[in-house]
Parts: sequence; structure tokens; C-alpha cells
Amino acid sequence: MRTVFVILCLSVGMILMGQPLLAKTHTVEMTAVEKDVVIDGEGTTYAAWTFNGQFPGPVVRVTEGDTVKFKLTNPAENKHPHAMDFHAAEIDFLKNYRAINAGETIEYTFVARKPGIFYYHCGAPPMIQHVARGMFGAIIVDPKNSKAWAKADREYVLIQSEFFKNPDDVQAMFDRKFDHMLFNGGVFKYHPFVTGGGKLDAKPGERVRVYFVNAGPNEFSAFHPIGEIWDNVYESGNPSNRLNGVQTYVVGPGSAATFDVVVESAGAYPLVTHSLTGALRGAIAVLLASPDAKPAPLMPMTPWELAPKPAQ
Ligand SMILES: [Cu+2]
Repeated sequence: MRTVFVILCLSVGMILMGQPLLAKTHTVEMTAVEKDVVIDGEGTTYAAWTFNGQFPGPVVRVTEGDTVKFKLTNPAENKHPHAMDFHAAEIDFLKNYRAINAGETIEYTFVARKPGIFYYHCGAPPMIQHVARGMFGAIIVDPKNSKAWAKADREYVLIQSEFFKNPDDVQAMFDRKFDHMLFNGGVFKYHPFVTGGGKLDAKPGERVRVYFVNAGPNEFSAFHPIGEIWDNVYESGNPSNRLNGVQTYVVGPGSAATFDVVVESAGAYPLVTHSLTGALRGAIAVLLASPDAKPAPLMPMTPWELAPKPAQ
């Protein structure tokens, strides 16, 4: 009886401290899909390589200490080898991140020991092309102590990447000759003044948390909220790495950070890379603060499916 009481007290105590009771095991399965995707509001398509047919791939979300059992399938109808590299994992690269041919699968397991926002990507050679064509995404590892940071009222995942209009021109990728800069696989995807563009919603006073990943393959991002200041930036999304009152924060290719902004008043706040050659070629996401803002998914408009154009 006494033992049961002690366990009960410990359990209640851990819940009150924001600690989950048990680590979980997550089965994550992805398929490499070589397919056309929509990359702008005009309906332009691009011969992408994707995880699960989505550009970027699906957001994986676990809690610090959880185990991820991962399986990648490269279907027989594909033409290229593919692979998967999770930056949230601490495991042998040669064994686990090797490329597999069409018709093969690979499985591995890792424990997500460090909280944060991490990049994942295909590492099959030439990796610069597999990333440029869309084989990347984000894994959020929530801190096991949810009280390690302020609670967010609204959360978004934003992934920056360069777009090369000729998907086979690997030399252009090496030469950094990108044509557009994308957020979540689209040109001005969250820009309401651009045809087919959307927005990111928030209410005034909310703490908006942006899990930001720079997929590259080459350029640095200088992430800045126009009309606002980041209340907090967390390097790699780890609550221990907290900065206060940051105007612009550099996220290198293959890195990530978590950005909190409390928007004081209604209005439009474009989130941009202040490296203007990127912003003006597509990397502007408008955060629109309005009292009637609706709930929104972590990565709105992904996949980007446009309404059919009316017949001429
Ligand atoms: Cu690949």
C-alpha cells in the first residue's frame, strides 16, 4: 500500500513538473518518391525527389528520450538510390545512412537524446542534388521537461531551401546559381499578395514558435521578422540555448533554430531571410496577426494543392 502511494506521489509530482512518465518508441516509415510537385501559386511543377511524395517531407515529432524505429523504402519503380540522415540521431553514419538502390529497404533505430529542432535529409550521392530536389524535412524533439521554456500558443515549421530550375544541372548547384529561395517547398508560398499565396496566422498577444530549418544545400539564412524582434531564439531548438531580443539570427545550411515571437498588435509581419537575394526570390512568409485567426497545421499548405484554373 505504501509502495503504491509513493509511486502515485512520484507520478503526480513528475506530471506537475512537466515530465512525461515514460519514454515512447515511435515507428517512422518513409518512402522515397520521385514525383512532380507544385512549387508556386501559378501551378508550376518541378520533378522533385521526395520523402512520402511531400516537399518538404513530413514533420516527425517525438519527445527527448524517445526511441525512433525508422524504415526507408526505395520502391522498385524509382530510378535513383536514396538514403536518410537524421541530425537528431547519434549513430554510425556508414552503416545507417548508406544509400539503398531502388527495390531495397533499410531500417535503423536511434534514441533522440537531445531536445531541439533538427534537419533530416537524403545523403545519397550527389547529396547536393538529392537535397536540392527536395529530400529533406524536420524532426522536432520536444524537451521532456515541458516547463523548460515558455509554452507556445501557436507553432509553425518553416524550412528554407534553394531551388534550381533545372533539376539535372548539378554544376549549377555547385556554383550556387539558385533561381529561387523556398520556404516549405514554395516560391512566396505564404505571401498573400502573390497569386496562390497564403499566410501564417496568429492572434495578437500569442507566443508564436517557429521551428526553422535551413536545408540549403549551400546558402546561409539570416532569419528576421520584419516589424518585430525575436523575443527568444533557441540555437538548435534546445531550451538551454536561449537568446533574448534578437533582430536577425543566422542559421547555416544543415542547421536549425527555434524562434519565438510575441506579436503585440494586429498587422502583417513578414518573416524573411535578410539575405535579400533569397528573400526577393521567394523566401518571404507573412505572419498575419488578427483577432479572428484560426488554428493552423504545423506546416500549412504542404503539399501545395491549387484549385483548378477556370476554363478560358
Ligand atoms: Cu535521395
